[in-house]
Order: sequence, then structure tokens, then C-alpha cells
Amino acid sequence: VKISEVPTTPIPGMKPGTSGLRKKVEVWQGKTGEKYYVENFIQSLLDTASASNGGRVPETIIVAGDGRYFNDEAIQIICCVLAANGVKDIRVPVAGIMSTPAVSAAIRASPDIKGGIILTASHNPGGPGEDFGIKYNLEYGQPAGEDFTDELYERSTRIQSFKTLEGAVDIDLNAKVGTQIHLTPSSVVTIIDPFEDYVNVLKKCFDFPAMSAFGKRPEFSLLFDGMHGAGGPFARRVLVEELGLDESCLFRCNPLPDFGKGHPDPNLTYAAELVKKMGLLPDGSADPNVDLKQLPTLGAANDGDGDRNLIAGAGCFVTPSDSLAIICDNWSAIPHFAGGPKGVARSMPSSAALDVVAEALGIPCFSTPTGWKFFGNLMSSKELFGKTDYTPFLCGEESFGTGSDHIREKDGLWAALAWVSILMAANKDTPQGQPLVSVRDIVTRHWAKYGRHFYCRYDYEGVDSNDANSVMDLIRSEFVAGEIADNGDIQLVSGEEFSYTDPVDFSTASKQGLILNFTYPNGDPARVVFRLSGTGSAGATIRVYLEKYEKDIEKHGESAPVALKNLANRAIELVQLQKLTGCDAPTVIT
Ligand code: VG1
Ligand code: CO
Repeated sequence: VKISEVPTTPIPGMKPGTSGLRKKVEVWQGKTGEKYYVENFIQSLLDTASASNGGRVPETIIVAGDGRYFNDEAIQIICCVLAANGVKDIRVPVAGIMSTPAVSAAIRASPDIKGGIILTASHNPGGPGEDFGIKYNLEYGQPAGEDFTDELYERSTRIQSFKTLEGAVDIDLNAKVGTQIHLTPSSVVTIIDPFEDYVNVLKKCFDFPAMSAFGKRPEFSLLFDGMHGAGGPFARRVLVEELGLDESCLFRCNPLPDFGKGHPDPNLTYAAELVKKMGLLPDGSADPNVDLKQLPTLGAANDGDGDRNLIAGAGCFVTPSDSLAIICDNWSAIPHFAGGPKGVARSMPSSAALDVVAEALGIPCFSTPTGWKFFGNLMSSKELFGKTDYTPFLCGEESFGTGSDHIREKDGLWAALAWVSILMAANKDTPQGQPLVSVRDIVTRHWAKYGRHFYCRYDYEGVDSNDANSVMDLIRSEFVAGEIADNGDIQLVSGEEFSYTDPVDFSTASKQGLILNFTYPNGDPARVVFRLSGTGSAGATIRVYLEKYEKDIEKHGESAPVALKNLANRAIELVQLQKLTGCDAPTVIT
């Protein structure tokens, strides 16, 4: 094999967003006119990694993907660029597939692994005409921060050549674990076991023998929807092979390049089948015509790369913000949190349900910008910065992301196991043969204790970018910079733009969401947040996050979209969303 240096020209638009770079797969394939898209991006990435490593290319890198269309071809291209640049030890999982949390676990388990290239567009659909993407994780397993991705982007705008191997290279992704393929005399690809490190980490978080015994109780059953993403094989390995649950608990757990033509985003809209199987209507309320006793105790779903989760009980959808707060309140059910979490965090648009639990526990609760990379420093404050240790740490986002410091990514399967643990603890005194304390019981008791944070999100997908920006500009000029004099029924009291200073390394992030604060006639506070998505591949998505606190237990039974309807109407009218974008209704309500 010969290493060649191929001349290339910069390709515009290689700026990673909230989580990696996502584009239509044809763009990555070079079919839209820009040759060498993958090569340009990976060379820029490697140059960035080398620059922060004293000019030396990282010696060991793991390359894995979520199995979406173009996964295998991209792995071959990337391995050639890595080998040609002198990366000595390239690790690729069997079949090229690993969930994002599993990659994070693998990096953490081997101190010699310096980075992880993850081929995924996460919850975006895959297949021809759909999305492909690449994320990069650093040492310690955390997603690369904005300092890294900004530099990568900057390098991509002045790249002149990339290195690769001349001639065809064929890496058999279905070779046995331990197989080595020498790409150059000094670069070798090793096929690794995708599961081992990750399963070991989960075993430390949870009590597997006790969960296995609980799983055998006839009153308990679980339904796990892999949405044909990378999480499926991991669910099989853990739920069936480790915990001994019946095969029938797995639904859509075989990865498919186009996710079975589905949209692998575990929310009320896109996980419609699971939602129905759990006795829920599309708005998340219980279907009155379904007998809840016949349904699974717990339902869970993952996204394309296995880092998101949806949690539901029989006739009970648990919003991600509530799930996070309930896990926090029930920390004693989860061995990883022995002694109690020392810190917790949520993304700013997530509800304040976590905050009230953290306050009761007397622990710090951080509010961060959207995206898991912002939790990394808090979780690693001791190991990387020698500062206050917040571990064990719990964090999450309203976008169906939940996790802890066991790795540095959100973790869909972990969230499902957290709920199995919570159910197990709640039922330690339930006699055999008696109905179990249910997910619904746990949720309603939580609301009774802390009050309910009604929460829901409207997404307006496929909006023209200029129109979306004009909505944001209007909010800025009228409600953040401007004087507010509102006497509406639900009264707008203040507006602000969220910016963040990382408490560990003091880096800053600005323009992270526009917050409108409201007051109901009875004095109850409410909040609406507007943000533009940073994970799309075309056009813009406006996200509208709605939240209202309700102490009165009599009112906790209402469905969230109904309870928040007036607030939504009021906010959407104030910001002239319909007029500026031409959108009459959101494309997703979750
Ligand atoms: C979305 C979510 C955000 C999440 C990100 C990545 O970002 O809102 O909370 O961290 O996706 O999730 P945005 O910018 O589109 O709102 V994943 O599962 O893609 O890694
Ligand atoms: Co994801």
C-alpha cells in the first residue's frame, strides 16, 4: 500500500452543530458535486486533534457507527485516512455498529484510546435522501466541545490536501473479534467486541442479579423498542442475555440502514407504535378504551444511536424532565448513586422538576445550554480539572436524554434500567401475585410530593431559515431588549436570552435560547423558551418549550398539551410565529 497526499479544495458548511455534523447522505457520498466530503472532514478533524496533542496524531482511535445507510463505506474511507495519517491502532466493532454510549464507555475503559469517531445523525432518519453524520468524542469519552469543533470548521475552510491509501482496501467488518487487518506497516485495524466495556459499566451502575430476579416476577414485563437503531443489539445483550428477560421484550431491535423507513426519534410522534402498545393516545394521555392490566409494566425506546430514551408505564407517558427528577428523587434505588448524587444538571429548556428535587436534597443543580457536551466538564471536574467533585452526577435534557457520570454521553438503555431499578425498589414489599406499584403510581406520587411541572414541546420542522431567524429577531428586539407592557390574560412579565459560563473552565456560550416568563391570573408562573435546532440538515426547526408549574394536586390529572394550550397560543401569537413563518401548526408535539 502506498500513502498518497490528494489535493482538495475546502467545502463550505462543515460546521458541527449541537452534536456533530449532519448532512444529507448524498453530500457525504460526494454525489452532490463536492468530491471528498468525508476525507476533507476527517482530515480537518485529525489536524485539529493533532494540534491539541503537541502536533502528534492520536495513536489510537475507535471508529463505529449506528448502522445507518453509508455506515460501512464511510468506515472504510475513514480507516484509510486515519492509517495514512499515521494513526497506529484503529478499533472497529464487529459489523461496524456501536451505540454512542457504548463508544463512550469503550474510550473510558482503555486509557490508550484517544478519540472516537461516531458515524451517526442520531435521531434523524437514514437511507437514501436522508441524513448521515459524524460526531467526535475525546479522551474520557466526552463529546468534543465547541473549541474543538470551531477549530475543525476553521481548518475545513482552508484545507488543501488530505492523506489516504492508494488502491482498494477491504476491511471485513464481519470478521471475528480480535481479527487484525494491517493497512500499512505501522497501522492496524482491530475488530473489537462492541459490548464488553459498556456492559461492564452498566453492571457497576445497577444490581444485575436483583434486576434479573425482579424481571422473572410474573407481574412484571418490559417492552423495549430499538427503533431499528444501534441500541437494539445492546438491549438484547443486556435485557435478554444478561438479565434473562424473554425475547418477546425486544421490539424492532435489529439495526436497519433506513431504520425500517422510520424516524428513529423516541418521542410521542415518532415512537407511535410503542406509545400505542403502552395504552397511550398520541398526546401522551391514557387511552380510556384500553385495559391497563394487560399492558407491559414498562415501555422504553431508544433513538438511532442509542443515547436517547422514552419511558412509559401502562397508560402513563413519563416526560423526560419528570423522568430525570424522579430518578433523582429515587437515587437510593440505583447502586451507582450510593450516598446520593453530589450534583445534578439539566439543559436550560428542560423543566424545573429536577431543580425542586435537588433543592430538597440540598445539592447543586446546574442549568446548561442544550447539548450533552455542556455536562462533560461538570462530570469531569475532579478527574480533568482537580476541582470540586460532583460525582455521582445525574443529568438530562427534555429531548429524551438522560444519563450519569458512568460515561460521558446520554444513555438510552441506562435510563430504562434506572426505571427497572425504581420499579424494583418500589415493589420490594409487594407480595407475589399482587399488582405491582406501577410507573403511573410512582409518577403521581412524585407530583403529589413536589407539584407537577406541566411540560411539552412544539417543533416546527422544515421552516425557511430566514423566517425562523426573523421570529428570533422579533423576540429579541421586542421582548428582550424592548420594554414589556403586557396586560394579557396570561401575562408576559419578562424576556431574556440565555447565555452560559461554564463553572469549571469558565468558557462561555451565548445565544442559547430566548426565554419568555409569564404569570397566570392566579399568580402561577409559566415559561416559554424559543430555540433553533442545531441538528438539522436542511432548513430550520423552531423549538417552542412550554412549562407551567402546578401545586394543586386536583389539577395534576390533566393532559399536558391541554393544560398548556392557552400558554402556547398566547406565546405563538406574541412572537407572530404564524405570520412570519406561514406555519399553522407544529409538526411534532411531544
Ligand atoms: C437536539 C436536542 C438536544 C440534544 C441534541 C443531540 O438538539 O434538542 O437536547 O442534545 O439534539 O441529541 P437541537 O439543537 O436539534 O435542539 V442526539 O440524540 O442527536 O445525539
Ligand atoms: Co442520539
